[in-house]
Amino acid sequence: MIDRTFTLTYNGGTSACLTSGGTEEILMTDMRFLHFADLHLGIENYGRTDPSTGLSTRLMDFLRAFDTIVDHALNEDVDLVVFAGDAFKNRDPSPTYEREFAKRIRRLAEHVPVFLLVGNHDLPNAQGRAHTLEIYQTLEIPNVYVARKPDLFTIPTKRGNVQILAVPWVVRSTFLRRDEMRGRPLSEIETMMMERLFTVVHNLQEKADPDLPLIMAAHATVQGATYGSERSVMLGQDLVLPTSLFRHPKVAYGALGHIHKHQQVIADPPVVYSGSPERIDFGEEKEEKGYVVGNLRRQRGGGWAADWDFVRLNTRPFVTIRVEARGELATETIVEAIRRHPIEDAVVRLFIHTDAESEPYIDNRRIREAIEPAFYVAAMHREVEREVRLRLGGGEGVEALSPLELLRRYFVSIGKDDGRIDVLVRYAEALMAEE
Ligand SMILES: [Mn+2]
Repeated sequence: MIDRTFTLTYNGGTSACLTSGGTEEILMTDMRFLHFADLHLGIENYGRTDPSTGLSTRLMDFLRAFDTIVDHALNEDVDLVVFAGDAFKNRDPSPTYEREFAKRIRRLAEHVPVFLLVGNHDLPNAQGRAHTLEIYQTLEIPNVYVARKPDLFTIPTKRGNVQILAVPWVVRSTFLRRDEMRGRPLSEIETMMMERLFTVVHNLQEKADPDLPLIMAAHATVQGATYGSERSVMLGQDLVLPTSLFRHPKVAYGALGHIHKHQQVIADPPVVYSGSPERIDFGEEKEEKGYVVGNLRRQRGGGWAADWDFVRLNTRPFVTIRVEARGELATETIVEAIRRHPIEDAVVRLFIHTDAESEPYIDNRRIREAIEPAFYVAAMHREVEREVRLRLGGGEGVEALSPLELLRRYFVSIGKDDGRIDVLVRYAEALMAEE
């Protein structure tokens, strides 16, 4: 008969199973974490003021997503919450945004340690000024940890200690003194920054306790990541972190923020952008939004590994409708196109392509009726094919014109001939359709 004794100890997260044959370690979930990022409270485009709360309906969308995340952490016995940066839309959040953020951080911190990384949108524009998360440090709120500089944190959780190597948004002044930068070309400054970042991160990795799990949390663009809508904003400005920075045997998981599109950048160790919990604009129309929950597991041969799942949030849908409408039935065509789209509760934009002869048949009242179930109508553009001369004489405001019409006007104004303009506009149209 086999003599079997189970010993379950939770103070290190280890579960040991003793058998007559000796000690055997059962690999089970040792620690559970939740990772989210890029909350950007304060984005209120496509919203209006809700009379009962006084808040923007879009702010309420973002807060609903945040609440779902907090509920998940509290209901599913998560041991650690990692926020990978960009709490607010900008560096000067209103007291209302601060309050709504603080309420939820407090609710979390009463039960689970919360780690807050400073992102580029959280940083002040001058030295000596506070970043948006600094108040939590200043007040020393229990169970809340804030990282502004690269550093190693050891955080006690109910299942033992976990380490976080923090790489917040990196600016030149993080690593270089003014006199070191003077007179040097940008490329040289960037090389120096990267070298120092590598040294700092490497030293912190060496310092980390190999018996404890280590998460690297960074707010940055990491090499190989694909951009969402922020592409144009970020190109040429960002320091791109190489993936080698994360490939260290002690690193079990990389929790990233900054790029809003959820993705895994490398698999071993998993280095993951959780993505943002709500859509910022139409550039993110097709992206799934959510957050990540994962497990840190002690490995048989020593060290720690992580597995993770993406949890999709039920976010505000964004819907673009493009319709080609000509002839006497132009209105019916448009209304039918609207009906084919799931516009209920969505932020909707409508692009109508038509010609001058069909335009009188377009009935705006019926179109508005059809689009009424939408949560918010962001735009109703009408692009009309006309003779160049007519368009130039038009008295309508610039904001009423579609991007293609504006482009056409620009070409006219710089003296391109009609044939050439048609070709250029066709190319522009193809490029726009690609997005
Ligand atoms: Mn960012």
